[in-house]
Amino acid sequence: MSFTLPELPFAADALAPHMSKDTLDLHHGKHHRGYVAKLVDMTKDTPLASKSVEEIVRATYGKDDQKGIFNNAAQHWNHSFFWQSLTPKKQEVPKVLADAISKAFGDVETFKTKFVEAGAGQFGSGWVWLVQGKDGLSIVTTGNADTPIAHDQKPLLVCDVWEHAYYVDYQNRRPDYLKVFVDQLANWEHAAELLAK
Ligand code: MN3
Repeated sequence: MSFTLPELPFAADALAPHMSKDTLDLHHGKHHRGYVAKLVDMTKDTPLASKSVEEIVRATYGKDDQKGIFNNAAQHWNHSFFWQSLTPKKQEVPKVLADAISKAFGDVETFKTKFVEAGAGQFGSGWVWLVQGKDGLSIVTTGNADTPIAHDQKPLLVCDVWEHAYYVDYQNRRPDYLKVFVDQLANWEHAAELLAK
C-alpha cells in the first residue's frame, strides 16, 4: 500500500467566502501533502509501508520511538476525514442525526454552541470532533495529531483548529471560524451516513 494525497471532494474555490481557495491550496496542497510525503518517507522499506493508515495510527500510538510516524499517519487520516466533513452547499442536519444529537445534547443549536466552545477551548493546535460511542454521541477534542481512532472512538465529524486551518481567513478569531463551520460548512449528511452504519 502506498499513501497518497486524496483529491478534495469539492473545487478549491467552492467553500469561499467561508473558507478561501488560498486557505485550501495551503492546507490541502502544502500541509496535508507534507504529512503524506513524510509518512511515505518514514515507513519506506519497513513493515508499516504495507499497512493501512488506520493500522499505523493504532500500532504507533503512545510509542516514543514511533512518534514521528504516528504524527504523520494521524495527520494524514485526520485531514482526509476533515475534507469529508466539509461541504460547499449548506446542509440541514438529517433527522436521524438530529435525533441522536438531541438525545445527547438537548437540541442541535445547543450542540453547535458546545462544539464551538470545545474547539475554541482547545489550547494550541488540535481538533474538535463529534464521536459516536457505546453511550451515544459526544464532543471530544484532541491535541496536535491525536485522533479518536487511536482511542476506539468512532468519528462522525471533525473541525481542524490548527491555526493553518483558519488564520488566512479569520486571523486569530478561531470562534468565528468554528461558528461558520457549524452553520455553513459542516457535512451533516456525511456524518449521518456514518451514524447509520
Ligand atoms: Mn490541518
